[in-house]
Amino acid sequence: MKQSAIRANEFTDDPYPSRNGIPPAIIERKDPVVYGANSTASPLTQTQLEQYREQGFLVLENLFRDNEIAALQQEMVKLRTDPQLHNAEETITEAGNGEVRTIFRVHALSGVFSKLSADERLTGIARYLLDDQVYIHQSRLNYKPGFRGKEFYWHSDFETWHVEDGMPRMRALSMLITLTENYACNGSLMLIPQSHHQYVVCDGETPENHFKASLKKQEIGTPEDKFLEQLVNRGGIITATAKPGSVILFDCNLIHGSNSNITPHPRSNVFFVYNAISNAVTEPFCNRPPRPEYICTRRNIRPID
Ligand code: 6CS
Ligand code: FE
Repeated sequence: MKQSAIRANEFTDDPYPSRNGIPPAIIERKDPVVYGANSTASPLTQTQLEQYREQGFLVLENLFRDNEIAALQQEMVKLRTDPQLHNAEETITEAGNGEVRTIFRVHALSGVFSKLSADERLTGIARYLLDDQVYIHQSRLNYKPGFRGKEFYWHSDFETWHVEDGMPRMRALSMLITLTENYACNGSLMLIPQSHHQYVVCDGETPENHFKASLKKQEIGTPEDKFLEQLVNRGGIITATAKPGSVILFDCNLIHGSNSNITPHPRSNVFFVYNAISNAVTEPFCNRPPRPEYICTRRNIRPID
């Protein structure tokens, strides 16, 4: 039997196989988008729930007051200039120019971002949509500095979190809180509406220590051009522009990306990934060891109370 065929059989109970020798394809989602029972009080309007279910994302403006945003911006600068953090494993720099690209695990490293990650204005929505207690699977500050902030190629976060972290099902979502102006021109988040209804099986296989390359530039676990074209033809592309203090929330499987930033305006956002407690990560669905704790919470899984 061909080596790749043997690999494919190793995870026969894998509902969302990818990068394991089976041909790239688009398969149907096997999980709900909105888990929340209609009976309990929803923090979102019916229209917002429908938009999230159908399109896969929501933009909520003005969720935070000016003084709260100022404190977050101050903390963002403090973390980026903290000499202790500059060589920490949580800090990822841009390929080629050494600018800070991302700081991971800010919900644990910073009291300010820890408090924000547990803010009821965020967790209340996550608990409702996922209909469960939630924990932070991953948090990160994406700086995307002016002039030299590099792109994030098209991808589904869930494809990576399933294959490399062992996240079983699509019962997680990302909340991006904007810390600077997210303009159409400075590398803001681009989303393919409705792409979360399908799962794109990716080619190739997961390299050893893949995260060391993928967090700077992801090339494995990205959809093939023909599948991107198909999804864009159906749902189009939305650039999520928003003022500081807004929240962009999107389903774990919604395909997104962002362009490089060659403008003087930094596009900095903080991300919290809320995963349902019942969907806690297991063993990776690839033949690699689990990714480190700063990228994927595994040892400290506890519900945000
Ligand atoms: O590998 C990951 O978990 C990260 N990669 C991307 C491009 N988005 C999600 C996450 O930050
Ligand atoms: Fe992503």
